[in-house]
Amino acid sequence: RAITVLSGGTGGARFLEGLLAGVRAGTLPGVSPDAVVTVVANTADDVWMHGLKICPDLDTVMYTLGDGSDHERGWGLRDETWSVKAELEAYGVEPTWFGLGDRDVATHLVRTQMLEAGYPLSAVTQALCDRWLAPRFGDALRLLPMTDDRVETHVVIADEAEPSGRRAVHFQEYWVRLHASVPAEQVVVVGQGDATPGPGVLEALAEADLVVVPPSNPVVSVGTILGVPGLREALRATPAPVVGLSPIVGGHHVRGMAEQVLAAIGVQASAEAVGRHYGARSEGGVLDGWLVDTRDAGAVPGLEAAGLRAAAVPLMMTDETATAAMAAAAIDLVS
Ligand code: GDP
Ligand code: FO1
Ligand code: CA
Repeated sequence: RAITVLSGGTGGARFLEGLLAGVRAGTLPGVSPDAVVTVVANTADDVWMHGLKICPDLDTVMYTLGDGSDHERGWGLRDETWSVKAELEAYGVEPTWFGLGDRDVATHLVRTQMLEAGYPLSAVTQALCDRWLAPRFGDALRLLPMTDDRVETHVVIADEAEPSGRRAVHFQEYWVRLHASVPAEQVVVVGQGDATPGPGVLEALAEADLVVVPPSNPVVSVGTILGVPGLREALRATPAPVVGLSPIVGGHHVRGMAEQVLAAIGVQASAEAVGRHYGARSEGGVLDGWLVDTRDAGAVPGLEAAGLRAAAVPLMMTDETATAAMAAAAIDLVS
């Protein structure tokens, strides 16, 4: 079986940990332990900082599945030190609000050098994954950037100092410096329309036996993947069933800033609204099934009326076993 998963950073990575555990344990219905999982990851969080190309979602997936991540921090590497960050601050170099760990800097140095040598992001990612993923997964797990082209999410916020009363900040500034504490008036994905799907991405969707939209941020993780020209069409065209899991539980995101960016695109922060935002393939959307948390069981009839198969199951990724059960329920829903 070939399973393709669209992913942002932390939420997608947590889901993948459980999915891969379920594959290995042979506990997923109809999925053999030698199933291959392909991750198509969001790259619109990417940012150039201090002359380095930083790819938060690719690195979060890579470090997490490579068992190098710092679980309580939620991003970056374990056993991290911050000497480079401190030295940059001593020089008064901005931004000082972005946490660059010393070990993490090595990843960005390798990536930046390879990009400057002419390698596309997909080749760079493959090289980094040769260290982090190959020893553990061999070729049973592939991590593909959604595109090799530069795409960057920016957020428009109010700014009375500006004549227009608004200004755009990079998504990293909105989240890391501002903690999404001000409303996101608009989400602008620079380069979205000019991007082409990365190598292997369209094939991963067309040749999958199952496509999963994990409980990632519907706007700045999944939305930016679907926004790559050709990807939405590929999702609608694949013979594989497409099933999603809600990142909104009981009317709120579990962590992060999904509520803020959903408001920016006029979608209510509810399991039902997000499911309907993705839409049923039979109605022009991208999903066949949508899993909501037990707290949102009331959403099931409305989702079914919208052409979606829907079910309410425990949807908190408290550990790999719970997450693997979510993956099994998702597969059951569309099998
Ligand atoms: P990011 O790139 O680091 O923001 O990570 P993702 O976009 O992949 O996932 C972020 C989303 O994961 C947020 O909107 C959270 O609401 C969601 N999330 C995190 N933990 C859980 C969980 O345990 N269950 C569910 N259903 N969603 C979760
Ligand atoms: N997130 C933070 O909340 N604070 C940070 O200082 C921070 C630094 C950072 C450095 C490299 C990297 O790959 C990710 C980093 N993140 C940080 C996480 C990142 O902002 C988020 O994971 C995603 O971009 C949000 O979806
Ligand atoms: Ca992200």
